[in-house]
Amino acid sequence: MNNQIRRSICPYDCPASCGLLAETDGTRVLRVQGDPENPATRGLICNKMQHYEESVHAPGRILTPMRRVGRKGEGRFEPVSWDAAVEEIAGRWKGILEEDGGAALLPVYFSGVMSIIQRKCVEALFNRMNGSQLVKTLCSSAKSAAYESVVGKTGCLDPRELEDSDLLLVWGSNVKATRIHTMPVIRRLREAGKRVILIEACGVSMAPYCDETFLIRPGTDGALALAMMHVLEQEHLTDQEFLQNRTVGYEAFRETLGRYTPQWAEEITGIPSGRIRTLAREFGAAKAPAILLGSGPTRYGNGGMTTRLILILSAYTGAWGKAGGGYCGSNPVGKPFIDENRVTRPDFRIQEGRSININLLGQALECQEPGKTIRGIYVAGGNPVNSVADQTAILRGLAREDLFTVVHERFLTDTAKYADMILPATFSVEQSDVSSAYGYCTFGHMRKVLDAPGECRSNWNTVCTLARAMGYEDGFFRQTEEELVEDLLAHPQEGLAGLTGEDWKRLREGGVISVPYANHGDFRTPDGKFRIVDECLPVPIPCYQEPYGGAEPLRLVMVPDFHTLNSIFLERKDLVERRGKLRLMMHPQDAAARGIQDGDPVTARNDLAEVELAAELTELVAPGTVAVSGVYNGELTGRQLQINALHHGRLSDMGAATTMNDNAVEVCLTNVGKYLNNRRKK
Ligand SMILES: Nc1nc2c(c(=O)[nH]1)N[C@H]1C(S)=C(S)[C@@H](COP(=O)(O)OP(=O)(O)OC[C@H]3O[C@@H](n4cnc5c(=O)[nH]c(N)nc54)[C@H](O)[C@@H]3O)O[C@H]1N2
Ligand SMILES: Nc1nc2c(c(=O)[nH]1)N[C@H]1C(S)=C(S)[C@@H](COP(=O)(O)OP(=O)(O)OC[C@H]3O[C@@H](n4cnc5c(=O)[nH]c(N)nc54)[C@H](O)[C@@H]3O)O[C@H]1N2
Ligand SMILES: [Mo]
Repeated sequence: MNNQIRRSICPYDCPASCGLLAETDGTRVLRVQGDPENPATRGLICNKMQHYEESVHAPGRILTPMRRVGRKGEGRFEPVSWDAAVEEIAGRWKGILEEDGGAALLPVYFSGVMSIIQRKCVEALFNRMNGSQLVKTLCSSAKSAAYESVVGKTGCLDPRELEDSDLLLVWGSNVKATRIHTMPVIRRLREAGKRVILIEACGVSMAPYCDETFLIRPGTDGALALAMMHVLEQEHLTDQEFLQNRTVGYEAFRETLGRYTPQWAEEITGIPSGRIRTLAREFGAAKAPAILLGSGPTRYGNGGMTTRLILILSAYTGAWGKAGGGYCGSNPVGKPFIDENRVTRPDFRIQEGRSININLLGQALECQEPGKTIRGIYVAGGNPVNSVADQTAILRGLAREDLFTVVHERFLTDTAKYADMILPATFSVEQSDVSSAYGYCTFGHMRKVLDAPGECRSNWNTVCTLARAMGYEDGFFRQTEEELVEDLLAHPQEGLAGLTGEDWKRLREGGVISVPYANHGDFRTPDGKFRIVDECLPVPIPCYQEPYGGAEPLRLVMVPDFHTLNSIFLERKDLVERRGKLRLMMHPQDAAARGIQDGDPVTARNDLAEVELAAELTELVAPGTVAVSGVYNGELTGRQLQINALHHGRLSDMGAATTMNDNAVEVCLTNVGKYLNNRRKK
């Protein structure tokens, strides 16, 4: 067969869902490029996906089902047939259902694959089994819950609209790593003489691309927003027409602002009051200032409140009514494209399932109380050993001999090592699906590019295989994924209303369409107003609330890495080498106080665990803050405990979300005595 170029979509967890063109000879992917016809990403793809073929055909890929032969966690397996694997899984699950009911079975997935059917189909199987339900709040749920409380289902700015803003605040987002399509926008704004300002806990990645950087103490952004609004009020830089007529609770909120002076905020944020005042003035003077809010600042005990305050600030000068002005970083569409219930099938469930929050997974797996014990988990599209809080608790839970663990995976991850049975998973190019970008006004259909190698099966096909083995006769589990895609497109929702014939043709053939930007002034709240004060919340009037922090003196934050994506791409030697070893970025002042020099092996510890890293000294983290870039695994670090061993499972104030940036540690030289001796000898 001649080589063919086929259209596809990146399945990973970024706001853009990039359009891809994959060249294939029918058995392998030879090359991957950006799809110039994708209306949002226009041919630009990240360094990771530029050699996606190296991931798809990586040497370590799992190609057959495998049964554990070693101890749990040891990573020794023997190949078995699909029939044998499925028979064993269905047998164990049936036994558990009979003895303890569905609550003893838990699906575990998060964002391994983001296209809709492949990500969510696992729910249909667990709904059918009346299994426990995972509350999936490992990423940005505090931000989205707060966003909805303030503006409901209003679509925020699509990042393409930022071109029209005249002042951009990049507020806690590593744009270079996570939103590369906004990098050219930043460049163009600056070339046109408009300023781009960074507000960050760790400016290492983005400071070089911005005009000015504000390093802020982690979890204190709400104080900065309040002080800025204090100044805007004092200097009459507010949009009174908007605040008086279009919002709920303005007067009550304004009355509280008096105490939030720049001096007050300096104490909390570490940013000099003079700079806060100047920033507020600049924001107030701009015609269409925009705030791009990442999720980092919201992964705190006060993450919902912080988001509410930043949102209020974004509208305080009336920017929401101006082209390019307002807020970017939540859902820009606000309307569903398809009916997800057709994938997840909540109607299969005959009784409400027990809910388990993913951030508390360790606790849930450890618990062995009668009636509460989880006896089986099915992991499909997640790697909790490296991505979820309290790693040691998760490891203790996974080591339980009486826990039957099935992992559907592409590689032998640290989680898969604990499996009793591993099933081989596909890559995105080996499956069909629909996909909506969570950060752009686009929606797409991706068609399978080539057959999966070995015995790999997609999430959908695996779910159907397991459902049939469980004896579920529903026609639903007999569809192909292509038929399910057809079914979804045949039942379009509000987000797809008004598509042209041309759009529908593109969607049916496989491709991405763009829907109109939202009308940002049309607040889709019950009374059509922007809710500054929300009487339905425990704290109706927004105010400053402290993050959790901890007893230790240094705050620990996570930064998404340029070369990898959570624990995805660790199979790629090229990327992993470029990224280098696990480092703890710290301010020279904090390092000096502890006798630490650049490159030294250090141990970060708190009440949960101790983790070893290498120190990297930089003035681009604020004193008192330490930061870690990316997720590593046991093989790369030579140690089982990773950085998430230092994360508490505490939930955020809104959205029951992760607070992974809200932890504290003490840091010291590893093996101080031995190490100092060695250093003296050198
Ligand atoms: N290359 C790459 N791309 C990715 C990812 C990746 O790991 N690598 N991850 C993907 C995923 S899952 C997601 S959710 C998105 C996330 O993309 P974004 O939402 O853009 O980024 P976040 O992970 O939320 O974190 C962004 C920044 O928050 C900063 N930060 C942490 N705490 C604070 C604080 O208290 N205040 C302030 N002002 N800043 C703070 C961190 O230093 C970090 O630079 O990116 C996706 N894209
Ligand atoms: N320390 C630290 N922890 C973090 C973060 C961080 O920056 N630092 N980021 C947090 C964020 S924002 C997120 S979103 C979460 C992500 O949390 P997870 O989704 O649990 O983590 P990933 O590392 O993305 O692991 C996804 C796994 O899914 C597998 N996979 C990919 N495609 C498929 C498929 O089609 N089928 C199946 N069955 N498997 C597939 C991949 O091989 C990979 O092992 O992690 C969070 N945890
Ligand atoms: Mo995420």
